[in-house]
Amino acid sequence: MKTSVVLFFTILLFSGCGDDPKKNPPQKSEPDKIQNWARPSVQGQMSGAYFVYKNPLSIADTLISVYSPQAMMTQIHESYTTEDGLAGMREKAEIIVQAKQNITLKQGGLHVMLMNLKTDLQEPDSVTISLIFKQAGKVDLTLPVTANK
Ligand SMILES: [Cu+2]
Repeated sequence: MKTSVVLFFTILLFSGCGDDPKKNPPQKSEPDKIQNWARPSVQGQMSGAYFVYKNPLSIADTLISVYSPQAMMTQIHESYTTEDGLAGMREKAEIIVQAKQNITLKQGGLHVMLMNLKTDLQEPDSVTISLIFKQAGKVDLTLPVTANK
């Protein structure tokens, strides 16, 4: 019982956009591994959504907004680390993706932040997000909720 309580608070601690370097070492050995997933969380709290998007167009495109019916507010975020080693995150107005290129949203980098969740998110739930691009329009993604990352 005690273990599950500790685990619960650990999940809360990392339910933002934080990067746990011990748990998530740089995956240099698997550069092509695609990770489309969302972080488990609870109602009223935050979750992060991570995915790779490939621009199918022969022109550059710009991600200008995101939306999820499962959160009161959804934003594009970027994580940063100051010279003093302090980590944080901030809203990013848009992400440009060049023709035929990928953008990668991942822990510790660009991500979609689901804020004030309407319901709990646990396995085997999934998260639906809509990406709004200047050129491609609306692109819907469904991401599995998983803690195994
Ligand atoms: Cu964030």
